Amino acid sequence: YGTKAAAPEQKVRTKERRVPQSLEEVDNTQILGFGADLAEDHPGFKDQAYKDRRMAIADIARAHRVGDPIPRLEYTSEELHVWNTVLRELRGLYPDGACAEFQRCFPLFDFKEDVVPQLEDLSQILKRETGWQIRPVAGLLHPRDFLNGLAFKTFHSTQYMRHPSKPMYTPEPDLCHELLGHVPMLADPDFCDMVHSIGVASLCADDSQIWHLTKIYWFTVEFGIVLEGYEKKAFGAGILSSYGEMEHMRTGKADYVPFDPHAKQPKMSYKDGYQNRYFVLKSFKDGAQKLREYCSDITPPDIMARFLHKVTPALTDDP
Ligand code: NLE
Ligand code: FE2
Repeated sequence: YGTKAAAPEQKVRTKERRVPQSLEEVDNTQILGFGADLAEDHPGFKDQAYKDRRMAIADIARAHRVGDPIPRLEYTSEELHVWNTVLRELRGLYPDGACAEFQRCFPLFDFKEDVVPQLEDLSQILKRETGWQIRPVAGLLHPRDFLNGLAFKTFHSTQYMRHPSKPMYTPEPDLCHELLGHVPMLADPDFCDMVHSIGVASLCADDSQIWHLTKIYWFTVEFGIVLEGYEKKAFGAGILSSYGEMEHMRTGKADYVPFDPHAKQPKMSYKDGYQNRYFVLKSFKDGAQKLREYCSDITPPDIMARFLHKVTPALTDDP
């Protein structure tokens, strides 16, 4: 739990920064790293045609307005090849490596090897299943905006494909990562509750709390593992979308640590390849409960009540 002494300062900061009242007020234009300029160690660094294609797709995301359907993209045969390579490889690993919720939700999307799925269609399925939706974004979004989007049950998703030279692993989000890693999980209500709590906590968070929440997000939604009996199964999108990472996680060479949102979270690694430590949840219900408690330390009860409709009585008590 956060210290009580931190509360007055928090309130001041909340006043300074207006809590977004609607998704329109969540900015989707502040893109970090990658996106515009690919780093030297990015597989697409020397590939101008790849970079141009990325820019064209980024423009579509920038022009998108909330409420409009997400524009459909025509993918090239090279992009289709990346998609079906990744889908084929991962499909074979899911029965053993992915959590039960993923296995239940994955077939809802009916992914086919011969066509790259469109964000708009998947967003419609999510709306039906859990009330979540997809909003296109040009690249890695600023963490505050990204996390705020989750409070509005909105997942910001890229629409470009990873570089064809390295289908098994990419250091940044791309369409394969979003579609195979994130989208199926967002059709599971308990998982969504957990992610929603992270989003609601972010609405009133100061900058250091945003950083902490970003790490919580990273070690759960991106790289989390859940226990099924004694078996560790992936639910983190960064594992589910990378057959390299999935195999690495399954070999047991990394550390496995119980998840605790209050604990100091380790450094996130974006570029050094696979994770050397994974956090393990007992269940999504348990994770959601823990995150809701964490959220109630940061978020005033009225905002909690407005965004998390079914607030548990113990958490609504105003101190
Ligand atoms: N390494 C992941 C993949 O290859 O799909 C992407 C991680 C994005 C945070
Ligand atoms: Fe991701």
